Amino acid sequence: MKKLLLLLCCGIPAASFAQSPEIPASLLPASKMAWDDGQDAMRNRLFRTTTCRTQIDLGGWWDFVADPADAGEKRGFASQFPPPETTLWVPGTWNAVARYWSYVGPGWYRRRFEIPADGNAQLHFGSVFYLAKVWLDGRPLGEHEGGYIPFNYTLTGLKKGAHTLVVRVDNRLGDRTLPKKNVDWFPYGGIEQPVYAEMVAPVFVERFHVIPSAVSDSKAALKVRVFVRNLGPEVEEKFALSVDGKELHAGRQRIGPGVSVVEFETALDRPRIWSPASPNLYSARVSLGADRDDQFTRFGIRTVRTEGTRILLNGGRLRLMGANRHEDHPDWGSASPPHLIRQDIEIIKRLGSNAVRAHYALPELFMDYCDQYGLVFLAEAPAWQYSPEQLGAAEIQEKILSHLQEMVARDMNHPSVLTWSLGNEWPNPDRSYDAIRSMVERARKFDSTRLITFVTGGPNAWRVHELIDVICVNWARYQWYDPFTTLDRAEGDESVSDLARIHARYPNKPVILTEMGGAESQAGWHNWGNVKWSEEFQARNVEDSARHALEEDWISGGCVWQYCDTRSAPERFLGGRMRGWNGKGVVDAWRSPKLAFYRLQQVYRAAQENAPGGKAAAVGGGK
Ligand code: ADA
Repeated sequence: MKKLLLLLCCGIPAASFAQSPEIPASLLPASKMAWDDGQDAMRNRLFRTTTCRTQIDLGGWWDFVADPADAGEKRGFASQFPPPETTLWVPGTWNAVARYWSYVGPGWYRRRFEIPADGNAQLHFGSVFYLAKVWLDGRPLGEHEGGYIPFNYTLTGLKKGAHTLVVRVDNRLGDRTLPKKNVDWFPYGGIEQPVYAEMVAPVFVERFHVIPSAVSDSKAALKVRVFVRNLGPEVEEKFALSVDGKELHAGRQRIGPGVSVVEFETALDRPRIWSPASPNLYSARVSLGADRDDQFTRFGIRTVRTEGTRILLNGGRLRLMGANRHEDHPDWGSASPPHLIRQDIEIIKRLGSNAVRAHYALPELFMDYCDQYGLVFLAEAPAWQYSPEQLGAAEIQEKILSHLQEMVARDMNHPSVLTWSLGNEWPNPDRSYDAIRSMVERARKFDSTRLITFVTGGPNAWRVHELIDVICVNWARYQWYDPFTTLDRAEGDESVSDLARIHARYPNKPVILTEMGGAESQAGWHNWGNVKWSEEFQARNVEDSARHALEEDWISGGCVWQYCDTRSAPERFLGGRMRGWNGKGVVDAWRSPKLAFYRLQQVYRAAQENAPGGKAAAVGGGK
């Protein structure tokens, strides 16, 4: 054996180490996945998004150089890229690679690619964290601030042949960024989601939204909103919409230069309703002219409203049995490959969940799986724990709103999206009453079909709660941070009665425990005495909080904090965090179950079995 190892080592020329990729190729998914899953690997979606456009996958190995002195712009890296330090896989993050594990600062990426014919193209970035500046052939295309969500550039008059794309990425956060510095997750830097170019016609569909309304057993009205870009002078275009292959609308419209919104209405007979118990989906296609351009999406038909303390999905009560998820994995950072995203969904389903919440937009592939597996999704802008001074700044309010608007633009069609939250745990939110009221009012205009909210921390009833459709509270039956805490009945009872104050002040509003039960545990460490950081301590806290959320009639359930252990911000290395990780996962960072997973599974299963109307009704049964 030793001999063999020696031979293997000697067989690798020393020089190849210097240039070898940081991640062994054997660990990487193929750049294009098979279609066996119905999966579109280039875009990381579960369905094909176009049949008309030629697509160029810009994933794979990119040249990379870190720029800790932040000298790259001055030194002209955009047109004269320095000798690369290495190559990095896109989509990916440099913080999952040993050499840049802790690196926070600017980094430069370069990739060459071929355009098959002269024409126009749409260049798409799924998400870059945090600040992206992009150049094509040395020419600046623009800048985009904020991770998690996509952005595009339209390239006109492109010539057939080789081109060079350079992206400067900077993952430094500060007091005025969204999220701010020192949030409780790692600011993974890089091009985290797929990048591709698509050859487009002079008039093309940027995206379209299908918005169901007036849903009954016999009919659902559909409002369709198409965002079209015209690169030339005004023209007349034919628009057609088909759903599951059947044409429902065709019409002509004059389209001026730039971006226009074309709206029309149609209807579906005897709609198949989407619900967690029966996640029925429709496929929709908008085409222009005689197949000059097209786009596909999927959508679902369901209704959401509140009545007193209840959230009604398709008219039936919805109680959440969910989990909070960060996009995080020790080997992949914030860029999990498709098979791991799917595995997370399957583990979350196995937990007995019908809901997921996240502090920011999760990958589109994850959203496709939520639609398909019947999980409702609590969406949130990454406005985490801003102080009243920060929230009072017009610049921050604008960032939150434009980020939320981009989230809505991306995720409007997902039936899984239940709520839009403006942010999380703003201390003393009543001090920011006016700012919050104006943000809530503006957010309602982005999408009037979802519940609008923000999340508060702890069992306090605030005046700002009067502004929102559903009160979202982060709460645990036993507190998390006292270093000497052991679970104690009296403390738990006090915490429960504190929570009831919210209902006493707002007896006609639904309450969701958006983070419940969280307690840190070191996977594998057991202790008889319910001592903090033991699996027993966490399991009991999770179990008690979830049981309470599902037993109290005025609470609409909740989401455990959190699904898996995650890497925290570099500033949080010591103190409340074990080795800089947030260890409150019910599975560990590699997704091995902890005791809390099984306890929570029992609570969720019992709630489903004992529910009036049976399991389907408990998880959110459709008609
Ligand atoms: C808060 C916060 C989470 C996480 C959690 C914790 O509830 O919303 O992001 O930081 O505390 O683990 O302390």
